[in-house]
Amino acid sequence: MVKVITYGTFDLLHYGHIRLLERAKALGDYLIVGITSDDFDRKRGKINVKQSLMERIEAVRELGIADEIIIEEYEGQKIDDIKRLNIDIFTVGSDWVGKFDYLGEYCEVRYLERTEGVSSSDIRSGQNRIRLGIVGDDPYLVKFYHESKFVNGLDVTALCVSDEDTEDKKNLFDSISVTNDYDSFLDLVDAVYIHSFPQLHYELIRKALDKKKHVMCEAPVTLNIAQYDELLNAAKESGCILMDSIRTAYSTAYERLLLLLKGGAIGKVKAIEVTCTSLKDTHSTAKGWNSICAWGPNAMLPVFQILGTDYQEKNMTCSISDEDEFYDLFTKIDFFYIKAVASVKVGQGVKSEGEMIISGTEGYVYVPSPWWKTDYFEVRYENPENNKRYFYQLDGEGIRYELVSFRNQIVNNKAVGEISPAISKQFVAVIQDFYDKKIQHYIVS
Ligand code: C2G
Repeated sequence: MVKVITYGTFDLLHYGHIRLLERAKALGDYLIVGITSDDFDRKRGKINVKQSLMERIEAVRELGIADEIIIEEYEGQKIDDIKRLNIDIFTVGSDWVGKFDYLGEYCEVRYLERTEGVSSSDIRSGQNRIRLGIVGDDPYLVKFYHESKFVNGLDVTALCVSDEDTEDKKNLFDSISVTNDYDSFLDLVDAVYIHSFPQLHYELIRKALDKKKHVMCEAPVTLNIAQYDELLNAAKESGCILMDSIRTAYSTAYERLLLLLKGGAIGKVKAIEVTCTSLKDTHSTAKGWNSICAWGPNAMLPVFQILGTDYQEKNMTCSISDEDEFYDLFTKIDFFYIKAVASVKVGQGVKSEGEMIISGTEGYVYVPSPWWKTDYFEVRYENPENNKRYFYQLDGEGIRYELVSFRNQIVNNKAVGEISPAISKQFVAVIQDFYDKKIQHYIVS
């Protein structure tokens, strides 16, 4: 009996896949199909897969071509499978020519002609294409624009900048239209990503929602909770998504860390210490974000996601710039819960170790700097032999994963982002207290 094996994602099963499977079966008597797990696909950069592993397995099974279905979960598994299952022939489409020649050491390798004119990504892109507009002048937006190209079915089509001179931006952003007229910009898009200044967010979001445009906005979404409630309402009434943008929330390592904690990996969480700093040469909100807006939401994110937003008391200590009463060079916030305590330090006028330490009754988590875009963390115990290390690929600092989530929420019309409205509103509440000078301690700058 000639045993054949092939592997694939088989997302949104189409005739290209089916033809491949039929020809693979014809190579022998028994066909095994390895279907990639969601995790493995994400690790190897396939972030747009629409269907779950079970859905993809069922679709292949229903064809009745495969004699056996297995799951491909890790790099190098093909060699294990070929040896374990006594495979005679490995086959895959010609788009992979050369990539699997090394398997020739274990079995025959055959590349079958790929079927032109159809692909899962075309099918995904064709469904509900979203035209995304970007608002802001920050150089970061160039990186954001290039990251957006990894997301099927979402195209950046316009950029709205504040400065008059739009010409120099055109070559940075290929062929998309660049304007400084926000109203006409909104007519060109279905959704916007706002990366301007916090003081401008409310008006920009309000206008976008009034025109039924979905919004992803750098946290904080606004600077006072009355406005936040109004925007949340407006989003619901217009059937639009209003999403906080914090890349950390969409990075795999951070997401897995939260799941481990929820599973009790370190017992009960009793303390969280989070630091985010990056020295800036401007100490005025006129020229940029202050520390509590630039870093506050990111630093408070794990505190509120792990301990909740119902803290008993908050204690804020600030060092304020001599140039601007609303520019904090450094802010430390202590949150006191019934069963835990959290300390957040943020600063653009102070440099510190950007790590996160989560202390528990059975162990602790250490996330090295820069924790907010980490691909690595450790779970440590009293007996170091029990320590565990975790590494998860993080391409593009999490921007592409955040965009996939934004697009999926728009297409499915379900606001299921990683940052709940309660947490988003709490960011705003803390920052509003800063602006209302409800600060318990000041340190001289
Ligand atoms: N395929 C094809 N014609 C297409 C699309 C896909 O012949 N129009 C083939 C691919 O070459 C592959 C199989 O169908 O052999 C499954 O394709 P995908 O689901 O896109 O998965 P892919 O990541 O290409 O799988 O490690 C090997 C990879 O997992 C191959």
